[in-house]
Amino acid sequence: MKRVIFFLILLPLLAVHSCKQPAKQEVSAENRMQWWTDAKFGLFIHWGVYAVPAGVYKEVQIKNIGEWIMNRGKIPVAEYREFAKQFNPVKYDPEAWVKLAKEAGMKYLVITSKHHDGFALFDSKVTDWDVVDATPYGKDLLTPLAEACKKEGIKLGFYYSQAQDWTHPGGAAARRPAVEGWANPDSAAIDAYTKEHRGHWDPAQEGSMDDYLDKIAVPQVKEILENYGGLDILWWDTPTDMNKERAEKFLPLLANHPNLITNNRLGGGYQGDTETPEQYIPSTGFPDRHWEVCMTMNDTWGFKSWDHDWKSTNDLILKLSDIVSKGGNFLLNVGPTAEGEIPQPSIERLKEVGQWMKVNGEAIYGTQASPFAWLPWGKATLKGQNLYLHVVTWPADGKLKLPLTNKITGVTLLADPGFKSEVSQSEGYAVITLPTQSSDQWLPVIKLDIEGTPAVVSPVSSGKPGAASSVDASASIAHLFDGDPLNTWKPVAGENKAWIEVDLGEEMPVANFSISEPWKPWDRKRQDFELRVKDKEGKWVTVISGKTRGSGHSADFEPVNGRYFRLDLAGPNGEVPVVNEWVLNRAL
Ligand code: JFZ
Repeated sequence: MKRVIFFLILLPLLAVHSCKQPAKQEVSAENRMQWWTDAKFGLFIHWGVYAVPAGVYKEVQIKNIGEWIMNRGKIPVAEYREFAKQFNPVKYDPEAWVKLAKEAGMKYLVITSKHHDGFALFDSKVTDWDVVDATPYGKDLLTPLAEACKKEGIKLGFYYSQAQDWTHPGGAAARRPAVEGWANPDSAAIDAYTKEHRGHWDPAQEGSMDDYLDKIAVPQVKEILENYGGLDILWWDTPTDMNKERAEKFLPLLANHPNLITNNRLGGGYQGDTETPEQYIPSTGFPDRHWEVCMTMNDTWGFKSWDHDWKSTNDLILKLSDIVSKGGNFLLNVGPTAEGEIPQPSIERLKEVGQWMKVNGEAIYGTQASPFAWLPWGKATLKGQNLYLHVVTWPADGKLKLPLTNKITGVTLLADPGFKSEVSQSEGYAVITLPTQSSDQWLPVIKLDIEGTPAVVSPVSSGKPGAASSVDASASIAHLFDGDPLNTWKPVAGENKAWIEVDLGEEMPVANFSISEPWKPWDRKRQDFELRVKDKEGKWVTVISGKTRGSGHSADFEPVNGRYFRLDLAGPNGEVPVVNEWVLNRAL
């Protein structure tokens, strides 16, 4: 009976959410994402009680990401709750945080309203495990942040750990071997317990997950969706033990927020609006999806007092450029202290990235992905008649080669408007004459005005004839070279090891190869590959070998002259290998 009522009431709502009936203030699916795809750059904020132990428990430095210290330290619930009594962020200045994000060139921020430890940074009516009831600070931390975002025109997102909750009975807990956190003397006993108790390490965590979802998670998601002036983004995380029924408990809440952007981490097969590759940049992006790389500035999301492994500003700028050149967004993290301060190394880097964005932001905001499959010296972004060249490796000979045939009517160095350059065009590529030295402290960007839409010289493998050890009936060799990253080649079933070959038609200097793969980061699918070229004696000579991430792979190598190239593959986990697109790029 309950199920019939469920379908009678919720089916129409689901339809609204899934097939986007235009509600009065709802904007079209694509426009709904427009601000997000134009924004490109956001601030991730991991903040909570875990900033009190800050990576140390029982005077031991607990390994792994700081916000997992309760799980990695196997800290009993009652003991962890005591840390909240020391969480008193008197130096918290939400205006300053929002202004810092803005100064960095960021257009939105996403803060952890509740992370896996179950502690809510907001005033929740369904628990006393929140900042108002469990800490000396006693005030909601998200209201002033939401107000500051509205005042500064920064879009607001809340991260919410819908499945994992290590404090409220029944909340899920991803099982992690005790020793991975520290040399816990009780590791064996704890591991035995977590094995039998769905990852829980404390009897206080036992309970029904559905009760936890119904009594804590769903009501709290309602609170964060309705009590903060309307969210722009809801960022789910780790769908541990989630399934379709459990995911559907949250959908009715979303139906009232048609413009809300959600990610792919709710679980139960719900993909949301965005893919979320974590701590790495996908080699070939996600051709069919909006995607956002989330990354730490050091090696932890939540504050750890002893993690000083900070990425350099230049590295962060190169990552932003790489991600945006592939059509993605960059969500860069800070982990504030329990006093409410963003660590100084993070502030310095955000300010410096902001200096680069002040000069080069037009090469980032509102751009499309690079029209080039590969460039040996860097990346590119496109906006209308402007092509932006992100010159990672400044040409020592001052000659920047570009596989483009359009007429170039203007060349500007964004960092030096007085910069003058010659452009010449010869068989299939343009040469832009540059000073032999770049005067830019960070990544220099050259702006080209071009006539017409970019006419790019295709990769040397494009449309070339291929061969394979075998081809499954549902696939085709031609799919490898047709420029469509969504159709597939795979061998016949059971053939875990296979090879594909391409005939370039003539000897060519090749300096990069890439393959598109069909899987997502969660799928944990990795393929072994070996690229070989046929030498003058007809022998196959190895060029490069390695393991992919399963969501695309690209590799540069010293130019190799050859006509016939072969890729030997071993599929993931004993399965057949699958490749959607195989590209060989000519040395320039
Ligand atoms: C999750 C959280 O567990 C972590 O604490 C942090 O909030 C991060 C942003 O997200 O960590 C993950 C999630 C996904 C993967 C790995 C770590 N994954 O897909 O491999």
